[in-house]
Parts: sequence; C-alpha cells; structure tokens
Amino acid sequence: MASVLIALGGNVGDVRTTFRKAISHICGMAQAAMIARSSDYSTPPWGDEDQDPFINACVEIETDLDPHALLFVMQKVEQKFGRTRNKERQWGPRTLDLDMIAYDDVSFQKPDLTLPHPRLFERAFVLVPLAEIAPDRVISGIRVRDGLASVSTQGIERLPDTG
Ligand code: A4P
Ligand code: MG
Repeated sequence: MASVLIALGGNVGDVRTTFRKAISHICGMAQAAMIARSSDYSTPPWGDEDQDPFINACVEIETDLDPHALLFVMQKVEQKFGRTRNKERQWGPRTLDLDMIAYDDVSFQKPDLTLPHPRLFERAFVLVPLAEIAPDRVISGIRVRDGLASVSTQGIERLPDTG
C-alpha cells in the first residue's frame, strides 16, 4: 500500500459538500482507505486574485493503485463534480481541483504527472491543511512543518466542523 497525500481546492458551488463526496468517490474508485483528513480552510485566492476565496483541505489515503492510475481516478472525480478544464483559465475559479502532493517517496517528472507536486512549498493553502495531518512528513527534502513556517498564512482561516 502506498501512502498518498492529496490536496483539494475549490471556489465554485457548495465546495465543502463537493469535498465530502469527492473523497468518498476517490476512496471507492481507488479502493483506498482514508488515513487522515484535515479541516477545511478558507483561503485567499492565489495566482489569480480576482476571484472568490477558495476552500482547501488535504487527505492522506492508502491505495494499491500506481500513481498514474490514481491520477486517472482523480481526474474522473474532478469531471464528475463539474470540472471542465478547457473552459477554465489557469489558476481561475473551479468547482474542484485535486492535486497529488506526494505518493510515498516517489519522485519523477513526466508530461502528465510530477511527484512530489512541484509548487507545494509556494502554497500556504496546501501547507496549512497538510501540516494538520502530516507535519513531520518530509517531501522533497523539506519537513512539512518547516515549509509551513516559511510562508505567509495571512487570511487563511480554519472553518468550523460541519458535524
Ligand atoms: N499534473 C502534474 N503533476 C500533477 C500532480 N502532482 N497532481 C498535471 C495533479 N496533477 C498533476 O492540472 C494540470 C495538469 O497537471 C493535469 O492535467 C495533470 O496531468 P490542472 O489542475 O488542470 O492545472 P491548474 O489547476 O490550472 O494548475 P495547477 O498548478 O495545478 O494550479 P492549481 O494550484 O491547481 O490552481 N488559491 C487558493 N487559495 N486555493 C486553491 O486551491 N487553486 C488554484 C488552482 C489557484 N489558486 C488557488 C487555488
Ligand atoms: Mg491542479
């Protein structure tokens, strides 16, 4: 079984409900067990600032799927929740974005998949939820809690549990 960290993001529709359903679909389709799930966070838009705030979260799952098979599942789940890539602008509004942050200690760069995720340590909106579930995980030689300490978390707010 591989331990995989997945980041979720979205700022269109009922994002928290989308997250809940998406996680359940990923686990079902990937025959994965959910090991940990962060809280949801409200985060200021990054990259393209002219859009609504995002909600972000991270999960750790365990699966026997290889990285590409898991990416395929994640893209199917994005599509199911209304994501239409060709209509979106880069870093623009979206119902659901699923990024594979790390897959065990696998490291490679292919046209459709780079592991670990190359922009992880620029993104407080990933590091804050990730540090909640995996503070001591070392990714690309950097401990998650140390990565978090070197970015600004201004404007990021933990959302209360929905129960
Ligand atoms: N791809 C390569 N490596 C990976 C990986 N490790 N995980 C490829 C997932 N996909 C990977 O993805 C483009 C291609 O990346 C995929 O086809 C896949 O084969 P995409 O999600 O369509 O690209 P994108 O979303 O336009 O780019 P990117 O860099 O993934 O941007 P983001 O970060 O996903 O952009 N602000 C806040 N606060 N919170 C957010 O969640 N999200 C975005 C969206 C912008 N600003 C945000 C947030
Ligand atoms: Mg993405």
